[in-house]
Amino acid sequence: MRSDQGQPIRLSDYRVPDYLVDAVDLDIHLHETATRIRATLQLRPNPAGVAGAPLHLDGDGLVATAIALDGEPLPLGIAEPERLTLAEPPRRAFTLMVETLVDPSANSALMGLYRSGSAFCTQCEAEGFRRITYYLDRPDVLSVFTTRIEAERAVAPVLLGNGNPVAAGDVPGTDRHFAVWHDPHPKPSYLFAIVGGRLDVLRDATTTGAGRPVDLAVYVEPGKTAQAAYAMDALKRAMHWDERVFGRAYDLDVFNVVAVSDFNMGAMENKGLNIFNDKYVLASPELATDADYAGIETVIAHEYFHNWTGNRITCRDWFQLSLKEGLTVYRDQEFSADQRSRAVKRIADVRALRARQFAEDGGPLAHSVRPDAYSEINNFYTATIYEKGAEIIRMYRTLVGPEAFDRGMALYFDRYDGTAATVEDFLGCFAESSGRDLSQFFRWYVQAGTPRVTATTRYDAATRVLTLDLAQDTPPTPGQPVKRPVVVPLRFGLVRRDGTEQPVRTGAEAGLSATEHDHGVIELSTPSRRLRFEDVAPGTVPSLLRGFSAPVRLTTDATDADLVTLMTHDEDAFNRWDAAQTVLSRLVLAGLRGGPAEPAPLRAALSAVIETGARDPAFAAQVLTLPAVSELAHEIGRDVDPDALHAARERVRAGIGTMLAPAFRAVLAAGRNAGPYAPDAAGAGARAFRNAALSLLAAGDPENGAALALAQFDGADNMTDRLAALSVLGLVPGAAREAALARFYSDFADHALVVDKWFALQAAIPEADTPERVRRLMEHPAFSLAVPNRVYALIGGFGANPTQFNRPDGAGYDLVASVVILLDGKNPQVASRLLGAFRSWRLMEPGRRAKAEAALRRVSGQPALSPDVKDIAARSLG
Ligand code: 0A1
Ligand code: ZN
Repeated sequence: MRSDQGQPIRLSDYRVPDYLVDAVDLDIHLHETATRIRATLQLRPNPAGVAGAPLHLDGDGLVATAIALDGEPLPLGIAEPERLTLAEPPRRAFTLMVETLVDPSANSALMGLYRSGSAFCTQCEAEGFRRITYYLDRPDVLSVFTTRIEAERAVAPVLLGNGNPVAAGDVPGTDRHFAVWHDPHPKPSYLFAIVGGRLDVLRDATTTGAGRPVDLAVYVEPGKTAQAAYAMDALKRAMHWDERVFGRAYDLDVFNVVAVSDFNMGAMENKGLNIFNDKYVLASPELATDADYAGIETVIAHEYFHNWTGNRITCRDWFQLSLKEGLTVYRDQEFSADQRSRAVKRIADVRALRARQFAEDGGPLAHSVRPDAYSEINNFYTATIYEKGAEIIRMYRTLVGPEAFDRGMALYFDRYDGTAATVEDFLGCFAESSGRDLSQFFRWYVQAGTPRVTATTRYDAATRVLTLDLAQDTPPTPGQPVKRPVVVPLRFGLVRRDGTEQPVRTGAEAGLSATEHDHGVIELSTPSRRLRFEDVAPGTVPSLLRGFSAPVRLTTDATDADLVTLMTHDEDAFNRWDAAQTVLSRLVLAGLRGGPAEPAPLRAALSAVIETGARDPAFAAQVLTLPAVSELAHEIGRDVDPDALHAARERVRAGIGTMLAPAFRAVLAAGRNAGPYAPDAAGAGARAFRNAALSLLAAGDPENGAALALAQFDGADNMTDRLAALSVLGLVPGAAREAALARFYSDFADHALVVDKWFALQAAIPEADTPERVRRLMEHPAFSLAVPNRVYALIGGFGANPTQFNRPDGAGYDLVASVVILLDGKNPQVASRLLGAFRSWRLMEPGRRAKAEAALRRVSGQPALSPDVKDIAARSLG
């Protein structure tokens, strides 16, 4: 693999390229084992670079079969597998032709040109283009690409490239044909893509606001076009939304989406030719859950939105990855919020942020949103770059206000279109649009770790003054022992005991600036700050961090009664949910310490939530879902015993299930005559509510719960209800569960994405024989280490099983470590993502910690590890 193993690449070493590529012409002859690529590059010295510098083109395992400079052959010896060097290139524009030969069938890493089933496809981000041809494979080299693809017509009747189709036809006298694609928008090589194969297509069309007709197509495996309808619908909604909300229109005549079943990640935003893991394209009510539909909507939108945030404006270098990823996640979150319930979307996003990003930021893999060094860029497609990056964008808006935010975005699009930009460039647009100094805000990009904010209140009944003391600190992270205060925007309000909102009369009175008062946002930018609110009614509770206005851990001195006030009355739905989460997690942690964990004080508030569930079932479902064990573990922070924690959490769930059983039964009964399945927000919310009720009922009374779940499993007309029932059954050992699992498999064996669910569900069973079950399933004929979705389902699913991955005997750690070692030689990206399961090992009690460390050492001690796995292992141990 790559040669730069081990030596970290540093932001401070960034230099502009010494050469530029004005145009790239590719002529690709597809063949299963010997694909020939002829690349013709129009190069010239970069006036801003070093004059006369040698030209080094990147390669990764390449073999050159011909090289010519301005038509004159050059010796093949200048090309090594990892780079091609022209020691003294011309000091003027010149043409370099290089022919390479690659074997897509042998490409098990799924980077560069590879095969998925019988199709050919590519993945070039971050550094896959250099596995196809020698190139200046860096995002700040932008070029106009023309691609001719040729293949046997029977093998690949469909031939797709970036940009617009410009020619196609038969190769006379052969059984071959060709297609030529031209992309007029200069782009970096990581956005290059081609596809060839036997694919079916779902077509549609749209017109931009300016009147440009665009042909839309979703390509899928033969026979699956009906399953592409929702993706197509989501695509059209995303295109219209981006014009309406961000003023961004599409810029080519065609937009193609291709779904493949072998893909390392979710999807890829190649210009005009998005390639997807088919999990984010294919859906039908019988095969996909509501969560799958929501995922498709989000990922389709995400890749489409990249056309402006990523493609038209790209990243200067990979340290700026969050410039495109954080911003594009923010855009897809806003899109989904507009399509569904904004509050519920926010809750779901924050739940994911806390589970994944906070865990990352609080462990050995913590890194900043704009890292200053990396040894393997593939390991930086992380929750921090993506999700924390999106939170930073949201904070800009909270701090400068919606109008200045919109002006800043417009400025960014205008000023940087067609360039490779930095996060400083982006920040500059908002400093300019708002007239604010955002230099302290920049710390969010360069400082890792989740800031902790504490709020302490004191109420003086005599003067009716409520004093609010705020403090912040950020715990140390690897390589960053000392942290400085960040700007924390705290959207806030004051909630009276009777549920009304206490107005903050003037900002000055409380110690707020005029902007803070007008925006309803406290800006905590110092280590501590005191605010004084006058004429406050007794029992008033501050509601802080409304809408989760900053990615921080907030601790308040609110009593359980205060939290119940917020849970019942806060006008901010997010904080109503969050107050409930806090009470519930306090209950679990009290139970863990052996104290009483009775949910009785929550009876009224939870009953009210269930009652309003008729109106807002999706929200009710969120309230009724307790924080995950992994999230609670981070709250505890050290010496965690996940078995005890899981048991404590289950006791609270059982307590709620028993206490509110009649209400939950009523919810289930009311849902029986729900109409036919539709994947819309209303239908999904109703199902989520009923399934949350079923899950809690079953926690309280497993026998009855299993019977109800079995009935639902048998009678379901959609995958959401069927899988929810099977998950409930999954928690109740016995013959009924095994029979249901067997039936599920035989009913859906032909549907790979459903078989993935079947593997994942079994990997999640919190029982002692699960590692044995997983090993058995690895021998199942449907399991394959070559298919990323399968590996993520079974091994990734097991790595997320809190009690069994973290078994005291170390068998869980050993299992994942063994698979990582086995897989590393074939697909290092998937192997290194699996190793991410160890991200929280240091939280465990000493016994487990020792076992985890031993497993990590076994991995890191392997000879010939990929840079991907080596990097994660080293940082996890570091
Ligand atoms: N840019 C893509 C993510 C992506 C990154 C690397 C890949 O290589 C296997 C694939 C996809 C996105 O944000 O959707
Ligand atoms: Zn992205």
